[in-house]
Amino acid sequence: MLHSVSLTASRLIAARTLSLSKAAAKTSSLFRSFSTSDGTFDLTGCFQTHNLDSAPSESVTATKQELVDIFELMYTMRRMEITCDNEYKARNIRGFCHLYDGQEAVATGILNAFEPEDSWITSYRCHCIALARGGSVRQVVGELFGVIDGMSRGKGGSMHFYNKKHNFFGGQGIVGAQVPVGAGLAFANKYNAKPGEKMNVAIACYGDGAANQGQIWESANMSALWKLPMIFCIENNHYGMGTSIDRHSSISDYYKMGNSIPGLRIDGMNVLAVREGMRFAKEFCGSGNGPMYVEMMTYRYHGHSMSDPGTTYRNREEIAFTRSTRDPLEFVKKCLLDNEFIDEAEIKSTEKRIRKSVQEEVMKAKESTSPPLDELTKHIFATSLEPQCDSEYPPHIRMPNYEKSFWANGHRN
Ligand SMILES: Cc1ncc(C[n+]2csc(CCOP(=O)(O)OP(=O)(O)O)c2C)c(N)n1
Ligand SMILES: [Mg+2]
Repeated sequence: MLHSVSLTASRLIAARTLSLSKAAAKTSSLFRSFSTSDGTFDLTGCFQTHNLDSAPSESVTATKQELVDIFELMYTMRRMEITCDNEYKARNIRGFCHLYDGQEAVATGILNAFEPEDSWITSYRCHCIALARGGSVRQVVGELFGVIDGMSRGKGGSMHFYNKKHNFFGGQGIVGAQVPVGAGLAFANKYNAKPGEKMNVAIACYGDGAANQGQIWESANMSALWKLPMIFCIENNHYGMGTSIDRHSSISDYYKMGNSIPGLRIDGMNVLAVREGMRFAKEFCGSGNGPMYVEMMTYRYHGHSMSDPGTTYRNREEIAFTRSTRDPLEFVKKCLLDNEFIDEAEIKSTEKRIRKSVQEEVMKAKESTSPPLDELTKHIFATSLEPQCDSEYPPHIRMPNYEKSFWANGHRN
């Protein structure tokens, strides 16, 4: 049976009796009652603003095709992450692996609000954004298997996806490192914008655990000073590894963290709210108003990474409660069913088709091979050290001059 997406009073009481963490209870209260009719959706209670004169619309429309596409992408993400979990346990995937199930509405909503020219950079929790930004299941899973079919030709692994053609800049293993790089991307977008035209924006996604780093504030300062089209997107899943936001942050209103920088908090489990909120943020930042802080209230179902069962610092009831009241996929299903866009049988057959297709893509990735030896140094070292000769490097980057090098002059020993 389909779960109701409205948070009733009895559920709120249940939340308390289940002794949810303060943070999770706060998230739940964001998910207000929701009604649909004729493709119009009520987003009352999905947004909170800071330092803004206007707010995203609380009434939006979505067509059948839009919702079907959204559902298909989100279900593919979910199946892909569950498959990664299984393949990891079967030891076909090694090393770090951070899964995104539970947070699918965030990546999907952003994708649906953005243009392909907007730049996107994120943390190690990057599989689903890689998929959304021009990737295939075969490329994502292949990368985790370390095979040549992988998005980074099997050389990066879980945290190091990259797709320059689709303006996706990774995948970073170092917490918070993507944020200053994101501000650099925003600078480039402003620098390259045609006078009088809207700028492409840059978004850097990072976690609640990263949000108090000094480098974030330095990037925010420069972005505000130079009015960069930069979106600081905090995916607040309420835990930095095993530490809840109540224990690791003196402020839990992350959307207010930019101080004078405008902020927007969005129900990150509601894909239509994410899409509408991000359209608003893109319009604001792309019009020369400077950066914005956006906080996505979301939740991860898996532990932090594969070595974390995810149940020692939060209880199973908290996870089950979130699944039963706020699951982002159940929400999209409800939108489709309430509007009679498709029926239960069509949903089931869509799910079956996607499960099969994910399995086939995984099989193809398994049939691929490890990168050959000469591949190992490609995309790592410059092929030419002459300025302007190496097409991989723009002319303003100064390459090392071996002639003047201490080592080239025979001082090795
Ligand atoms: C600079 C740095 N410090 C510590 C780590 C280890 N580490 C990896 S993820 C993580 C927690 C980050 O949590 P959060 O920002 O909330 O993101 P989430 O994992 O919840 O998506 C830590 C401490 C790291 N990779 N880099
Ligand atoms: Mg977190």
